[in-house]
Amino acid sequence: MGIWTKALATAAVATALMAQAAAAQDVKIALVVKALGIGFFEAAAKGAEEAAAELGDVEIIYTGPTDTTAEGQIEVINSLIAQGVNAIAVSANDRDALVPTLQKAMERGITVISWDSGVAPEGRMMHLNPSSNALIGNTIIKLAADHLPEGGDVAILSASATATNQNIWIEEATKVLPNYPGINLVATVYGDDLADKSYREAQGLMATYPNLKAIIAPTTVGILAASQAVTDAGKIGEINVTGLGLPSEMAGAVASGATKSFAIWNPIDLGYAATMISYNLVKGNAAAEPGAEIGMGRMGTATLDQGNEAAMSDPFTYDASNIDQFKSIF
Ligand code: RAM
Repeated sequence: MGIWTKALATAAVATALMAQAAAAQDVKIALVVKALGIGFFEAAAKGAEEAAAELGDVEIIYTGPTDTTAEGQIEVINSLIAQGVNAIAVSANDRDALVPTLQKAMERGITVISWDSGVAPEGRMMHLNPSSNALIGNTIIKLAADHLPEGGDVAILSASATATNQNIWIEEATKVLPNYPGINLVATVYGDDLADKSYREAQGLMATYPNLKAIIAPTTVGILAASQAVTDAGKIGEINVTGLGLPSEMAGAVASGATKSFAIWNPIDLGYAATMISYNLVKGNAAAEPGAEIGMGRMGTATLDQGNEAAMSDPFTYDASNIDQFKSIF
């Protein structure tokens, strides 16, 4: 080997070693979702990757169980603790069941936050809500009521019965029901954020409540399945399916009229914001305590309330007038 070739080879080795050292110092942030294969969470992962690219020294580990169970998430979290990640940002399938495992993670020095669907305060440092829970609760009822001037029977098709986020939204929705006279909530059923179970539950609602006028699904999986069930049953125009959906998944239902309108916040922004917050906590740029202001990059600042919770932004309503602008984004 000539002297120059040798020098070049040495330089190449040094560069490779430096890259390795840099990779070793990367902040490893695990985004733990309710289950893999859900479009909403895949969009959130895009946002997490966007934040990682902006920050430069972050590795995102996108993971979750195959179904929306707490047991599945506990297994995933235990393996992340063993891997020695720096942060775990989880959308929880159960408010309480994850607490002991997440406490173990925090004892090992891992930063733990929840986002989207919360963990009880003792199991996390802070929680990022997509929006105000009261606002979301009111929005899902209003979406149905807006198209029912005469009132009528409505039913809720939720995700899993233990999902923290859907349970709070339903609780908030129930509180404001008296503001919508004539809107009669006849049932709440659970599709577990599984397409086939949600579809069958929607069919069950139609069979049990012949006067049903709206199905409200505060889940992207549920609203899509219910709009399909209503379409297949030939009930477009009779039953309006609404709630929280993704424009990319709901464009067909809006075009057919199965869904007149629905709402959501931007899941890309939510994954981005959760990653930025995790990073700032790992780096000690902010502390998770009431009143703290934690940077969320292009999403601004999260201000923690007395329960160490913050809200990202307001939900946005989609209908035939604007869905085409958004269906290719999320
Ligand atoms: C599903 C999940 C998620 C929820 C959305 C609206 O994708 O249940 O947690 O925030 O719906």
